[in-house]
Amino acid sequence: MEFEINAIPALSTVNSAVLNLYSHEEDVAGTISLYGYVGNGIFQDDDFRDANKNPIVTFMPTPNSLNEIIVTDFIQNLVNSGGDFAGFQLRQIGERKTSLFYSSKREDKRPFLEVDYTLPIPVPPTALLLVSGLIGLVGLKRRLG
Ligand SMILES: [Ca+2]
Repeated sequence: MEFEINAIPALSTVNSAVLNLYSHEEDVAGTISLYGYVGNGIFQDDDFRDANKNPIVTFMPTPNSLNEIIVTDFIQNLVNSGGDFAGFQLRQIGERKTSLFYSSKREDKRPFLEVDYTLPIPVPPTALLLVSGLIGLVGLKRRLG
């Protein structure tokens, strides 16, 4: 999934960035690794190859709940390098489930990225950006290698 972040000016300080994912009601037992990549706003096979080798975080989701995943450092690095889209890929470790989180088709439970940042210039001091995923989660079935 990719999120447009080009509204955040270069040199901004990212105070916090949280990726919010709603898990399904069913059993979601299993560990998930979240990978990040520089997106381009288009869903494509290359996205999976572009994901960084090292996960941002590995976590265990709980069913039917909002999972708040801290991605502050990743977003800060993207802002520093002028990236326009933040890309995320989820990969499941161990037990396979094809669908763990709601996609952007579920308007009330779609993935969203919440970024709290401070502009580099002293005029409005803090802004909050809420963006919805352009593309829902469809990548769990694919793996590298
Ligand atoms: Ca892409």
